[in-house]
Amino acid sequence: MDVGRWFKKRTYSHLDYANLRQLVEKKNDQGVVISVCLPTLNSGKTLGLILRVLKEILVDEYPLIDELAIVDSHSTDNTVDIAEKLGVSVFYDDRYLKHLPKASGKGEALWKSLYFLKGDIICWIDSDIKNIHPRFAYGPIGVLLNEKKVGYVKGFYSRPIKQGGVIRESGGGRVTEIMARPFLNLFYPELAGVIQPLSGEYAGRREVLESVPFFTGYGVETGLLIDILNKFGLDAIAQVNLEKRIHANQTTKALGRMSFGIMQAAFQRLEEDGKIVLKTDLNRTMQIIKRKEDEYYMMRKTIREIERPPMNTIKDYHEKWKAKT
Ligand SMILES: Nc1nc2c(ncn2[C@@H]2O[C@H](COP(=O)(O)OP(=O)(O)O)[C@@H](O)[C@H]2O)c(=O)[nH]1
Ligand SMILES: [Mg+2]
Repeated sequence: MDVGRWFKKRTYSHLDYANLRQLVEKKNDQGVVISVCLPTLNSGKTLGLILRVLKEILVDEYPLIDELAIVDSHSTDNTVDIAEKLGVSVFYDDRYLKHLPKASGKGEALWKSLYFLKGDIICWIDSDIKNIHPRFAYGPIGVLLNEKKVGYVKGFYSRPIKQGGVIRESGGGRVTEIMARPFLNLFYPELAGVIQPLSGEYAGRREVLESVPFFTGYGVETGLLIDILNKFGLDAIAQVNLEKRIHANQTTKALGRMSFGIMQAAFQRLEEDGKIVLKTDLNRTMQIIKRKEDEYYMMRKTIREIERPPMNTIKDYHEKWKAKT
């Protein structure tokens, strides 16, 4: 499908799904179980309000969410406390599938969550959102409940940024604009209409998510888009307008480290897709340039994106799901 046609056909708005009673009826008619899971790493500042809002509106008042959970990588702040006090399920990614080689990162947490979550539809939401609203969950879920052919839905929004103490309405999403979007246009022009390819709010059907690989770090979103495109086609991907998202903007240096991971995923995927030939191994250690007064120095940081195989190729996963059905 041509990207222009896709853009018109598969771009939705959260406003279309704001009738929550109707949405819950749809879910019940279809007999699907819905999990919402937030990856957390020292998210104590924002997590409480996010969980309270989702729980009050989408668990208690309109029971759209059947399972509300966090997947934590051993936060050292009060993240886990907050979730437990609200009766939200807490999972630690490193407690599952322990016989596999170790890995860590956001993508690893999401991948493992496929193993322990029970939903037929899974929606992931970043845990550092400062302007939380139930639309972050019911937007992507709404598309899946209404569009049978769609298997994966990305949230998009404007991204304000705080610069010099002043909030600008747009300008956030620096890695998106400077790296991810040019990359997708270069190699995967079909995905050029995805407004926020790196957004952390998205939902998918289990049968889609379990059948594609996951990169273990910040490369996870890029990998998922490309792999779902390759396996299911553009028409199975949709995007939903969630208006605006505010989160803690990272430093440019931190974004550089994030890009180092995303680029690993990108190059690895390009090679596996037969689009390029890499003649050397990728170096996984980044030299971070630091400055103290007039002195510059380097610090090494290893950032390794590992590619996890599709969850449905993992034996334990099969056994767990066979037992369920
Ligand atoms: N469980 C888990 N969550 C993570 C990890 N790294 C990041 N996250 C979460 O993933 C979300 C997105 O990460 P963030 O650093 O804000 O990335 P950005 O929004 O793309 O700048 C946040 O909610 C983080 O708490 C990790 O190693 N494990
Ligand atoms: Mg963030």
